[in-house]
Amino acid sequence: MGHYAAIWDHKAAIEVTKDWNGIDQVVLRNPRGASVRVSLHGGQVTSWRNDRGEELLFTSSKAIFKPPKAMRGGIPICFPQFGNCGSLEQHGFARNKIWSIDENPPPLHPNDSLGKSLVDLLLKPSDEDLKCWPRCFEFRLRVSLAADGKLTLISRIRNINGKPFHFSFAYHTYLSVSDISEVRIEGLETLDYLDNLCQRKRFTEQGDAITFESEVDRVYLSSPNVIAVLDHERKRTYVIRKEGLPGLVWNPWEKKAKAMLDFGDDEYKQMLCVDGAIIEKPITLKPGEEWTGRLELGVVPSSFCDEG
Ligand code: TA6
Repeated sequence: MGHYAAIWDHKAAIEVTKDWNGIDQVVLRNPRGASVRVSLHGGQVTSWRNDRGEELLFTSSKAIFKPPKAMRGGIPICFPQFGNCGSLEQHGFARNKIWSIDENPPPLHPNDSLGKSLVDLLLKPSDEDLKCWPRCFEFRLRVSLAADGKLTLISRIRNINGKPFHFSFAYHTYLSVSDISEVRIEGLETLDYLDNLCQRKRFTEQGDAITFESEVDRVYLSSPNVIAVLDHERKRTYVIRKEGLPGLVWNPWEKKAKAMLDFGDDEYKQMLCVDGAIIEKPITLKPGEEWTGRLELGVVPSSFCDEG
């Protein structure tokens, strides 16, 4: 446990508990009282609270907390595909599998550990996974909570042997918002996206910012490394920093909300998925190669100043 001892030295803490299904979950805390909960089911972040104890991620009141399906909310990890094609399940199997705690992860940059409360998780393919997706991979996920309350997820996917393979990926991030009609996204204006509601036709965003009046389901082809989600009513801005992850924006709106069993009829008003995701141009990994996808989520109380 030397790895975790180093974290305690930074006055941060991690605790491993069982959830209601007996599955391990890891709670990270920082010295100011912010916290993050990660389930080994799916490596899914299921809660992120600020130092006032306010929940920043959406979880449906109808969410089903039972394997094998991912629960509706938090940050499900979508891999090795985002979407629904071929024999793989929708959004891939990673979110439905039981991950393990990685006691000896290969090193990351010291800034990815220093002063942070963190846990490293590992997913390797089971025999069953290899039948439907015969690729030799190791997926390492680091989830960390910084002293300022920022949540960072770092995914490292490695081709450990055999043939090159392709994958797509998403941090399917369910943000909690006061009222979707009071929310806007800045940073995606003038960008091209594929509209899942129009047979994936390509459009260019025209407005100054994205606002919401109906269902939205868009895959972005590129996006800046920083985007902001402004919630006027709560006077809260999510600042999303990412690398190599163009992204996706989704709100199911009324009709689709009603069609989802694990989602309340009106809950579309309180959530917005703004994902760090790479969907349209899958990643290719040759044997021995590794891909890294980083997402950092922070919250600032007032309006967002573009830092580029
Ligand atoms: O583009 C986002 C999306 O693929 C939607 O079409 C919607 O179905 C959503 O993800 C949630 O998918 P899930 O498999 O978690 O129900």
